[in-house]
Amino acid sequence: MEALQSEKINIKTTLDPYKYRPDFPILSQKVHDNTLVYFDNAATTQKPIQVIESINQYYRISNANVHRAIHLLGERATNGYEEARVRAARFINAESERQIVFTRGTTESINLVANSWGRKFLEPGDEIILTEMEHHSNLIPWQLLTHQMGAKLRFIPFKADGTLDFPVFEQILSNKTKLVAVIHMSNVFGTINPIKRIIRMAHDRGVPVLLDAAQSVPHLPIDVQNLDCDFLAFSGHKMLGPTGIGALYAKVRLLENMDPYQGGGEMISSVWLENATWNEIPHKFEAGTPNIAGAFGFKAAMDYLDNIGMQKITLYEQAITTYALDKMMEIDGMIIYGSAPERGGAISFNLGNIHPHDLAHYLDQQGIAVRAGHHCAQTVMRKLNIAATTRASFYFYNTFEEVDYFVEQLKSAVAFFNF
Ligand code: 7TS
Repeated sequence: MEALQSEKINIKTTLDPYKYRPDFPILSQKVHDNTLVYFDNAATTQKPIQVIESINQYYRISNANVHRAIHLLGERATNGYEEARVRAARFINAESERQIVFTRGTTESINLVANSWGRKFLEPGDEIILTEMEHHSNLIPWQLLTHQMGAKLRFIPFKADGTLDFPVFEQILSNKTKLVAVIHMSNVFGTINPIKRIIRMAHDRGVPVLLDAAQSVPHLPIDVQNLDCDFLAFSGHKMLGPTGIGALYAKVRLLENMDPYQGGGEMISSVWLENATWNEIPHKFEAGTPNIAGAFGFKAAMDYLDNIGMQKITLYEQAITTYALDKMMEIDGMIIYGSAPERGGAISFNLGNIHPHDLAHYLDQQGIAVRAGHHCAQTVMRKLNIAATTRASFYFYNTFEEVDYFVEQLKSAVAFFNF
């Protein structure tokens, strides 16, 4: 207990969540007469006033379409939209903003690769390697693609502790492998997969790697040049930004060789009745009017995160997660799924025989928002032989006091459900 207390104090000196909480108006409200404790950050994060204001200001003073209007508002909108692209490139240390395609989020980014890269380069008999712990967004697009192309999916299994089985990866990586697409941080177990090792092994065989970074870009410093990944997909809304905007990063050579995924305005260079030529990257992948206000908000979100410092955010989240895990494990009947040494702040658990939906409902009555269900990872639940879990997931604005309250409420749930 003494160790925990000192850790608590130590961490408070590195990042003080109370300094940032006033920026998040939503957090100060009461739900069911209790102060909101928002522990559903893996689903989506809350938005600071800086993000809300940037969207508000965009609509108040800059609203116009991008890349076409020769008027001041058009220029403001275009500049803001393109500045967001530069900002996103800098956030993940991409060499150039040409490598950032704006999408609706991680799901659309992965679908873009499956369609634009996969349909052009995959052949019957080829294989794509995924892990058994993928979110549906990094599973279904590859199922659709391989079914269409006569190709095949192979899987790196996960072990009981929620880490990957590397010997199996070594066995299934072969001359047939055309892509390795893996989740960077699991939204169920919290496991941070050793992606540098995965990338090295795949690259040794000349195989490109896609990272589903929906849960990692918001919580860890990411440097795509250092990682040397070939594709990286992430979502704005999981990192303080608005919904409906995210990005795909890819190496220039890949983007240049890929065909467009959607056709329409903006993605073309010249158009004739029977055919057309494509715009430069990244614009050839952004058909139609994009989410301009979303890009303004996304930029403000990345500014906000970088002002704090991603390293600082990671360390704080590790501390609050360790603190929560230690306290939760003291509760009788607690089962926590995943115990990887390298992990982020998503904790999936079951408590006795309380159904996760009942528990989430009980916690909601106490003001605590958690997620219950299969977390868009039905195959993970199936392998664990359970229907669902309850999941608490943290961000830097969560406090140790909120964790104390959460643990107290879990204990009272045990008494309430009387198992
Ligand atoms: N990949 C991972 C690892 C995710 O956790 C999610 C969303 C996605 C992809 C999809 O992101 P989107 O922004 O395109 O929807 N995960 C969750 C979750 O765990 N609970 O709600 C959404």
